[in-house]
Amino acid sequence: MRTSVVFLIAGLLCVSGYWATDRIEDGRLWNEDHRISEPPAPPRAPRGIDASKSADHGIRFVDAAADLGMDFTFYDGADGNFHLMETTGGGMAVLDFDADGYQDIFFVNGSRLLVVPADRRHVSKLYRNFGESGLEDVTKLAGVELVAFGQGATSGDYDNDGFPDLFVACFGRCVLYHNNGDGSFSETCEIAAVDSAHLHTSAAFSDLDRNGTLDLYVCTYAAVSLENPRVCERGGKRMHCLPSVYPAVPDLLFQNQGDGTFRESGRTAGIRDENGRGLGVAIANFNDDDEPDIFVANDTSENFLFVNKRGFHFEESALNLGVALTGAGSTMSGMGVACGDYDLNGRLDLMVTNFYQERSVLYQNMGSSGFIDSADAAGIGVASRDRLGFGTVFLDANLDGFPDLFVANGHISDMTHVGIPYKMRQQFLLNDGGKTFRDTSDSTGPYFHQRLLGRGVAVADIDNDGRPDLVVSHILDPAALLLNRTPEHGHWLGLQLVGTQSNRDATNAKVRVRLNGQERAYELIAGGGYLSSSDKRLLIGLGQTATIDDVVVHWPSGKEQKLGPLTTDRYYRLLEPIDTKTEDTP
Ligand SMILES: [Ca+2]
Ligand SMILES: [Ca+2]
Ligand SMILES: [Ca+2]
Ligand SMILES: [Ca+2]
Repeated sequence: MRTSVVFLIAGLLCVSGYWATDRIEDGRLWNEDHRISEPPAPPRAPRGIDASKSADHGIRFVDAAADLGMDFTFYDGADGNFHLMETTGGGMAVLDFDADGYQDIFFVNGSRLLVVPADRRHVSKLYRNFGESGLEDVTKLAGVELVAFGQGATSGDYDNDGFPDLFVACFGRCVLYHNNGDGSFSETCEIAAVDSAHLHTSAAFSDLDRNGTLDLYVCTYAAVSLENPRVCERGGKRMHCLPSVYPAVPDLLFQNQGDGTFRESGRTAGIRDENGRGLGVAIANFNDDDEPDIFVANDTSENFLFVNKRGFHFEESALNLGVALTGAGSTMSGMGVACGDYDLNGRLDLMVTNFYQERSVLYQNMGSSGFIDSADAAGIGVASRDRLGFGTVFLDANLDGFPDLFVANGHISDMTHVGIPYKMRQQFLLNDGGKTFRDTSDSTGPYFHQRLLGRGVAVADIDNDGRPDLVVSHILDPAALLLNRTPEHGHWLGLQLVGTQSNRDATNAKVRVRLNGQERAYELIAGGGYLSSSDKRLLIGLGQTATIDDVVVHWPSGKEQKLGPLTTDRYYRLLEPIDTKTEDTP
């Protein structure tokens, strides 16, 4: 046992036995030496809305990409040979790479399929967020101009130096960028070489052995031959084949060795994956212990839930726990994964998108009895049947406390000649009191009337006003930056957790919030969305409640920290208490 003593940290504010900084807006940054721009303006005061009136939703999103200086378009490399990876699209990682309190955005791009390094027309892009003065393309300056057939991106501070690093999953070789802390990144060679014919998709960082460093899960979809492309036909027209014609490839699990290197050890860790075409991943505590588990959405075969048995060992339990198949008992075309507690029962649920006319699945977490598919009961079935869904995320857009859903849609093949829609409308699904979702896309903003090939999506509070915004990548159409302009919304609390003994990102930390005598549970999940990673600050919608009785943070190290009461409508940065050097004596 260790004796836990809280240290005083210069510059941080001590309030009744816990440590919290002033809000990020006050510019109290983790490392003042690296502050580059002025801190953001304070957020506008919310009026507070009644959760029971969420039917009068009034939710608005405005695509501000062009106005703010963002001009990224994902290129699919289509060359007439109908390669599989022309259909999967790309994602993005949201990260505050310069630690100035504003979330920045890294977009993954495709390329010509036979990659020509000198062809720099289609490269990944990094946008630095300057707040009200908009975004600036700093790709070259930051050294992340990647020419590769990219798919997914995820961010995590794998070496705990305070600066978020970046992993890019590609067709073939993947790339790990180390953040140098001076605005630039260096490509590291510390991720094991991967097969050049394998299509890697979503990835997520989480400290799976809870030793304080982030490990990395990488979904691998299939082996794809560029030399012998598979082409199928429908209605007399050549088109992409269904994924089942491509050989599945096991996903990869990299264990952080603590010295800046990783070792792939999926097989020995129990990642039994012979027939999974992994597209989406979410890592969270699904079963009430403190160990993060791994959910993988597979295309055309059973999903996986790798339950963490400690010691970097996992047991695949999807069938037992009810998340392998749809409620009707069939496999699905699992694409994106949203992870959140939509019914506020304190347990994390999973929304998984699916193929056209196959409806998405909403796995409701019932605790020890596992999950049930509540898509039809919750209105998700009807809303998703005539769409082909990819990225999906939970976000509480009106901050009433109930997580709403965004879904990116678009078909993989142009089959308009047989009456099947190709480009599709994206969807906003309003959570009505934790029971059902309602498609309110018609009145949520002009973006939701466009037809697009939606793919990767991430949630981030881009303007730090407490209202969660969205970043969406589309194939061959400009990416959207959907600022949340919902006029009437609830109060909110933002927490940026900084681990000291835990991983620095505090990934998979759990937070309990008590308000009006009621307790709610949250977790900083890893992964989710599709090919993307979101804002790592925990943003909690509070409805009409303007003060919080207390907050208990359960850090991944096992430490508990209590705060409160707290005033709302602001971000707090919270540092994990540091133990003294008192160690066990033998
Ligand atoms: Ca930033
Ligand atoms: Ca780092
Ligand atoms: Ca809501
Ligand atoms: Ca916002």
